Amino acid sequence: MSFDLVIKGGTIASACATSKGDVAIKDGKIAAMGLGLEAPNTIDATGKLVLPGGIETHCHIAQESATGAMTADDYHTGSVSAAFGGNTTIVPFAAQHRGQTIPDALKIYDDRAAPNSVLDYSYHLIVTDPTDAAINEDLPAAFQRGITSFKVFMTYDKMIVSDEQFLDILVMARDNGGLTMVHAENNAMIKWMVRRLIERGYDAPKYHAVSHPAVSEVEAVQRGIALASFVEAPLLFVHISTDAGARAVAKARMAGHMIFGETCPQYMFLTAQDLDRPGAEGAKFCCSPPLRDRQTQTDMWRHLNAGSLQLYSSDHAPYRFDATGKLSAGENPPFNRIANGLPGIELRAPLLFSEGVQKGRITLEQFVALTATNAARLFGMGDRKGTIAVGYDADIAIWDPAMRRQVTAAALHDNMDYTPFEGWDITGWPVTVINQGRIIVDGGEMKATAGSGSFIPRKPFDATGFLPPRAPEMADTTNFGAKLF
Ligand code: DUC
Ligand code: ZN
Ligand code: ZN
Repeated sequence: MSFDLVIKGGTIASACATSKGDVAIKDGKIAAMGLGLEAPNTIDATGKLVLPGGIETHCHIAQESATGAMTADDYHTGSVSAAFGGNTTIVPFAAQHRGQTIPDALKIYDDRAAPNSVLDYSYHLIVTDPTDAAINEDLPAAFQRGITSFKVFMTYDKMIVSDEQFLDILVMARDNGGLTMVHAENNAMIKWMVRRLIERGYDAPKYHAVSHPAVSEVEAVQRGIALASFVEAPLLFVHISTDAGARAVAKARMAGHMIFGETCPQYMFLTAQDLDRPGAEGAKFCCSPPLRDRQTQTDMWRHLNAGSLQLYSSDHAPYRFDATGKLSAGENPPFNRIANGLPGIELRAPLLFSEGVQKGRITLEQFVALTATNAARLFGMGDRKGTIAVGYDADIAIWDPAMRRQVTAAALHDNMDYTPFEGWDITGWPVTVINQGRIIVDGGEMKATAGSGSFIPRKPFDATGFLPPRAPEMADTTNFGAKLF
C-alpha cells in the first residue's frame, strides 16, 4: 500500500502503552504502524513523542453568556489556539437561552462553527429552557444528529433547572443514549452569600471565592448523584473544584453508579490568592466554581491519578480584560458583575505535560488518557478518535518533550489580552499537529484554513470501559425510580 505520509521513528503513546516506531497515514486515517514504513512525505519524529491529538471537551467558543457577554474567541481563533495546544478536536457548547428552541440554538452554532473551525468539532447543548418539546422531541433529535451530550445548571437564576426538571432530563437522556453534564453549585447558598457580602461592602474580586464556598459545590454534587442514581442515569460533573466533590464522585462510582467527573487546570495550578491581586487584576481570575487553595491542587492530582475524575479540560471561557469582557461593569467592578471564566485552551495539555509528566506526577499514558482517550470514549467518539491505532482518524500531535518556553499572552493564539499563566515555564510542547491527515500546525505556523475542520457526529453514550457491567445480584430491587420510568 502507498501512504500519503509517514511519521518516522517517534515514541508512540496510547492510554495504556508506549512503543517506538512509524505511523503511516492514508486518506486521513492511520493506515499502518510498524517499522520501516515509507512514503513520499515523511516527518522525522526521532526524539519526539507521537501522541493522539488532544480532545478538548469543555470550552466556550462564540458563546453569549446568560448576561449577554460574548466570548472573545470565535470558532476560528478558538480552534487555532486549541490546535497550537496540541488539540485536534474541540467540543464547545451550543447554548440555548430561555425562550429559544434547541433547533434554533443549534442553527446559530452551526453557522458560527462550520465556516470557521480549523479543527474537527462537535458541541454539547446547554439546556436552560426544558419545555416538554425540548426534552421529549428536540433533545432526542439532537442525539440522532450525533450531538449526544448536553449540560444543565443547578445554579444561576437564568439557567437553573429544578430537581424535578432534572429528573425528567436524566431519564430522557438515559433512555435515548445521551450524557447529561451538570454545573453543580447550590444556587441559594451562593445568592445568600453574594447578597450579604455586597450589602456589607465586600465587593472586591477576592470575595467571589468567598461567595462560592466549597460546601455549595459539595451539596450540589451529592444531590446530583442522588438524583442520577435514583433513576440509574449517567451524569458527568464538570469543573469539580473540591476534594469532597471528587470524593463523592469516587464513592458513587465505587457503588456502581454511572457518575463521572472532570477537573480543570485552574484548580490544579492557581489559587484564590490570585483573586487578591492589586486593583481589578483579580477579575482576571474570576471563574465559577472559583479557584480554591494549595491543598486542593494536591487533591486534584490525586483524583486524576486514582481515576476518580476521568476528564481534564480547560473550561476555556475567554473574556478580555476590557469593557467587552471582565470590565463591562466598569474599571473596578463588584465581584458579582464580573464575567465568569478563564482562558486556557492552548495551555491545557502543555501545563499537564510539564507539571505532570515531566515532574513524575502522572505517566505519559495517563497524560494521553486525560487529554484525549477518555474524552473520546465518554463523548461517543471512541471508535475513531483519542488513540493511535490502524483505522482511526489520523489525529496526531507530535511533541518535543525537551522544548522550553515561557508563557506570554502575546505568544498565544487566542483572541485574549491576558493569560492567567503569564510567566510560567513550560517544558514540552506540541510542534506538529495533524487532524484527519491534514497538517494543521507545523514549525510554529498555522497551515489550515478557516472552515477546514469537520463536524463529527458522535455515538450514543456508552459506559463500557469506565464501569463494570452490573451483575444481577448487584441490582437494587428497592430502586423504584429506575424501575418504573
Ligand atoms: N461554567 C462553566 O462551565 N464555565 C464558565 C462559567 C460557568 O459557570
Ligand atoms: Zn459551569
Ligand atoms: Zn465551562
